[in-house]
Amino acid sequence: MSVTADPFFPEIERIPVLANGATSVDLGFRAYDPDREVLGKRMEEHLRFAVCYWHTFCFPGADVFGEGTFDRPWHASEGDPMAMAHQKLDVAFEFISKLGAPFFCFHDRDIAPEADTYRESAARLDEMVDTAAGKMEETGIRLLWGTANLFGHPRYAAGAATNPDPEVFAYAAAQVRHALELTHRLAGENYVLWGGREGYETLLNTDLRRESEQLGRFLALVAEHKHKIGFEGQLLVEPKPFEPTKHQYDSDVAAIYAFLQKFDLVGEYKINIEVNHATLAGKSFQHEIATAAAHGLLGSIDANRGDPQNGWDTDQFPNSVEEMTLALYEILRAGGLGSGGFNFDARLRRQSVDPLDLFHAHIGAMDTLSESLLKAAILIEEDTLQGFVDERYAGWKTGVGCEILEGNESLESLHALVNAGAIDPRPRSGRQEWLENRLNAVLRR
Ligand code: XLS
Ligand code: NI
Ligand code: NI
Repeated sequence: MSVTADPFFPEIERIPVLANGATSVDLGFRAYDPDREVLGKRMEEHLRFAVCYWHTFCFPGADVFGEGTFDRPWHASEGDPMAMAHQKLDVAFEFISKLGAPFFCFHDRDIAPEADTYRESAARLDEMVDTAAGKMEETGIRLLWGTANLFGHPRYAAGAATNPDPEVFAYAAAQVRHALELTHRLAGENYVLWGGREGYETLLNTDLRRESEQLGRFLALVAEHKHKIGFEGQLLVEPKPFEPTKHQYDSDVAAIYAFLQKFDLVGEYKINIEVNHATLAGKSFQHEIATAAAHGLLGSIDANRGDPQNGWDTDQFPNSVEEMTLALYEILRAGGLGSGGFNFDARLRRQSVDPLDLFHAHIGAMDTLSESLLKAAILIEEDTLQGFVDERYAGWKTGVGCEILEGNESLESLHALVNAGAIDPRPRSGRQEWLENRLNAVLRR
């Protein structure tokens, strides 16, 4: 079956960077300017934006109460699945090029529909990856990360690596081997593992200890294969506390860190932090980034937002400059994302049925992050916060602080100092409100 090569967004040209104060053009970047220098690096290099294939091209606008609302010809129920997959790929590259995002991310099943047998599914995937490789070459669009969908098919209902049935583990391993090799072939810069079903619905039927051993084994096999094939990209685990499962083992950054330590995988994996997953875990996005940075685990970002009124993963496009400034501040202080980037793991609202809404969503998100980058750079350049923090901890650099850290003090020696009156600490202000005012003064500029 042939597919139309007509553009899906005929009225859209490449999205322009608008001149300061421009009002007449609706679709254009007001803050994002890829070539603008920020702290010695181009904006594009700081932010490394990626369009995510699944939400942007596969999501039909359905929810648990209602069917798809978006009119996307490649979702037609009567269509030939491979012809539609090709059409979807055409539209994806048209969209990403017109948007001007340098990267994309995908799951194996996003770009090639699953067939009746594993071999047939793999052949379909190879065919789609061949076509994608050509389009990447043509457009210069790169792969931020690849991944395998180990959660959608019914075989994974009780988990992939953590399934009670070892044959499901084997099936997932086969799928990851293929997806990792394809990511390598497409020069992907990272490979992500999100354990969507690696958790439980009820402890009544779950051997939690065994499942965690299985997951540790799985992650070790992936790392082993990465080295075997010479993939130099970064492996990333993506935390999420629940949804679709009641509890997911990779619940937050701290849980993953403990897990990596237990299974001797520190150094093999970093973390892909998603905003809405952090908030579902009861943490702020800033907290998760700061925690990852503190342990050398900051890998990449899934940029989106939740709705504070709802307790689920709403995956909306980011639009809070305040929330993102705090995140970018942590990222800049940590030295940037390295091979990571900002992947828009976000979807349109079900009522946003106009294809142009896809542009509005991405442009708004890219502008929000760009503005946040500029604000975060000011916080660093003007030393809005750090000087105070350094001074607050200065005691640890000399005298008794230094001796404690170097192991030269004991409970006995410290007791002696306090008992003799040589140590008699006085409370000092943490100056939180003053710092909040300083931050707000920058946000208001
Ligand atoms: C779902 C996850 C998923 C991962 C990739 O909640 O965010 O989209 O990013 O498997
Ligand atoms: Ni995600
Ligand atoms: Ni999510």
